Amino acid sequence: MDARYKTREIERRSLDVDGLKRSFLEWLVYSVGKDARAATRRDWFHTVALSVRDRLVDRWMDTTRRYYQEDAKRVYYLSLEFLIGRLLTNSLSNLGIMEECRQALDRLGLSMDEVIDAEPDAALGNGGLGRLAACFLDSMATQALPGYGYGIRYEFGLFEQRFEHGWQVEYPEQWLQFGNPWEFPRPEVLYPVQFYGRVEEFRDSVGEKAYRWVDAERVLAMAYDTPVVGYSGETINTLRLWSARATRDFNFGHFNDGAYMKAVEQKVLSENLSRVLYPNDATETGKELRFKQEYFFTSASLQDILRRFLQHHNNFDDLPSKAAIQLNDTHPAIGIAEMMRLLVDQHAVRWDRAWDITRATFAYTNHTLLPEALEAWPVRMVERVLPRHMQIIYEINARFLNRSKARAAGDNARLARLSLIDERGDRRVRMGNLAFLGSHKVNGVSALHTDLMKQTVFADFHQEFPDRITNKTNGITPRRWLKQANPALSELITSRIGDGWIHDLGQLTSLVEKADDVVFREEFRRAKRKNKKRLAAYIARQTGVEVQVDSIFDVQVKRMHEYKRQLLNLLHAVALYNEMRDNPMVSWVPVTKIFAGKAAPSYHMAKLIIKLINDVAKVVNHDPAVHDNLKIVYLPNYNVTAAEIIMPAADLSEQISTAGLEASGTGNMKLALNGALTIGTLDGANVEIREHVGSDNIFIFGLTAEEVADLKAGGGFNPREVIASNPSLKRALDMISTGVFSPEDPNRYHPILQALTDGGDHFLVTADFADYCRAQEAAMELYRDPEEWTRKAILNTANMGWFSSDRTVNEYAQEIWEVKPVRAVDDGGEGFR
Ligand code: F58
Repeated sequence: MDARYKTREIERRSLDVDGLKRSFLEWLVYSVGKDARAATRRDWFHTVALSVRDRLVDRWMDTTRRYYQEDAKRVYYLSLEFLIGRLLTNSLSNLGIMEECRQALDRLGLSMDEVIDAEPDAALGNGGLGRLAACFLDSMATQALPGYGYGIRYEFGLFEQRFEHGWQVEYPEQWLQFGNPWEFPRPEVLYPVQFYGRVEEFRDSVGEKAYRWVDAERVLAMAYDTPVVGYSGETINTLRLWSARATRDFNFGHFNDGAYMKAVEQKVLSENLSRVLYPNDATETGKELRFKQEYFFTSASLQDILRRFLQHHNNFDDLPSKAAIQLNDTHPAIGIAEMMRLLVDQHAVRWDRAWDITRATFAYTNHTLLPEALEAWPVRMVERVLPRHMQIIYEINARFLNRSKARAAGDNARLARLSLIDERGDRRVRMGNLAFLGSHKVNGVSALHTDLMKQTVFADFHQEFPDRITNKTNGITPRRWLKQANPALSELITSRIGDGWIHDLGQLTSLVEKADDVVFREEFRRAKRKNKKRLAAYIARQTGVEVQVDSIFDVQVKRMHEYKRQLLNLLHAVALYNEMRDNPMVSWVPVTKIFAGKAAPSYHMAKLIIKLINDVAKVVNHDPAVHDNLKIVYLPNYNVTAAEIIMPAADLSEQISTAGLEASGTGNMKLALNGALTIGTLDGANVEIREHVGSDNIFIFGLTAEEVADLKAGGGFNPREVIASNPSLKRALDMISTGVFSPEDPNRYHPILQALTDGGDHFLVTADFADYCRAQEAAMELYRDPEEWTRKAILNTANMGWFSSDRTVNEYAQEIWEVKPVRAVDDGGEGFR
């Protein structure tokens, strides 16, 4: 081997400061093509990322080889969204070379923070569902579980949010503009995916009826692989994202007509499939492109999964013991029909056998009970886009309903509810029912949510299949959400209990006794204050508003949705504003209300609420009468990177959804783990957070899910009466409706007031207002006593260990997937760092 090459080989693996520094200089020159004088921050980011990537590749291949050699059972997590955020700090931290890298950059006269900041935030998801997928990837890799993520390599991630005159405006998010150093294009991993065409019936070799899908249009799915580094770097898994490529064949009809350009145009258009992530909070059931995206990535993934399986097997009997496919919501549920098509049409497996194999392989996670978010595609569209799948769905349905008929004993309404086809109005395919029927396990994402699934959307299915629904309460990765995002607190924790918590978050319970240790409390407060200063600086940069570091940082960060009730929080802000102005002599606890979150571009009410928050903020923040005791800020463009700054700095965590509507929440977990006290309803995982942190250490208010259901069943309530009987609520609403916050357009907020009054206040904002204010007062009162506040904050951190996604993923592994860790053989005692 050439000596120079050999040195490079060694340097590629070197993890010390000198080796890193040499490798940076080499990459900068030979791959980025710049010298140190000309290099921009972005050049340095690419340089560092490529050098770090070098240090992953060997172990990545080792991992893949290990799985292959052991013919291990794999988990395939199919998700239309992976909200992974930045990867540089994550890789450095999980490899354990953060400090070495900082020093190497330091020696080159560079600031690590600036290099980190040059990385775009990979926003291939909308919110909780997409971020959960990213946390699961981290936890699977950390626990040496053979897990693959499969999704779409969107060219445009979730839109960038800016405010113009307080209104949300969307801009394209071009995260790939300057290239992506983490991904490996795999031009040879290419699968055809078909659309449209028609189905032909024929007789197979033994004279049985069979079907083929003909005259279809084809698109190619090309793989891009991103390594997923587990903690310590022992296991490095793969996230495989598909990009649409035009086929090379031409439509000869067009070509012969001389319409060459038209044929090429068609090809170009087919690549739109992976162009953009849909920003909806509720699926737009009419959008054909969305449906095509779902089928595109699902079909490519299943073809890839079967190809891998067939390397070791020559029939499909063992598929369920070698592959577990998890459907992240119904978005990939068409995979049930696709698997049947692949087995029956392409591999000549008999229907019954194919169905057993499919069901034993798939499992489905439900993330919402909101009826508008349950996918139901028009039959006419499915028929047109995927004619063979429509037939298969009918066949699955017919067999199922036949079987159920006997048991339903003439209860036709029940059969209609169980059907895969909603026959009311324009006929639709119910993807939730398809996912349920085609899976051996169906899970909810918190205890309450799972119970409600059994009682509501899947009540009939639960009766048919009482063992199928199971709960898997969500979790978050402690690596990103504590170790990396909150170095101040992480270091404090490690100084007292060691660093075992990083992979075994339950160890945090050793901190319980430290809540009574006055020195520890002081240090805990210091860490929080440091994080609050960092957030205050960020707020000033982003909004121009100066906030007091010693005020309560009262944080509500999440997608903007009426059920999440940002409006309730804002109404409290207005009420508090009035009280402060009415009582200037009182020594008020200073409060900073911090909002962040995007609204779906077509969700007008959500966008109007954003504008209202910005309008109220403008008035409050400039009113000298409140003496800076109240500030309101709305941070633009909330994303994973912003969350990493916000979560560690919060004092109070707003989790105030209408009970029964938030499936779980995961921001609630990030905030509590970082020592924020929760003010919340008994909704989603808040219920379990209360059980873990103790009811003395959380502010619970409002109607319970049961009370909400009873109220609705009893015909609702009269919001006007509630408003009339609560002077501070009435005053706040009057101010909004008379244009105090929008003098230039006094009627601007009438749609909001309308929804809260004649609209029936569907989300019970007015109904919960009084109790919410009571809980807020209790929080403010407690904040006056820093020792007591800190004690409770420590108890939150100490008791949140159960909410690690390591625990969640383990439960899936044991109870749904039946997969085991595949560990690397010991490397001779050196460890993996
Ligand atoms: C969220 N769903 C739930 N959907 O709302 C939240 O309670 C839960 O913690 C989280 O899933 C993880 O289980 C969610 O984020 C979406 O973003 C969908 C995107 C595609 C259209 C429909 C909503």
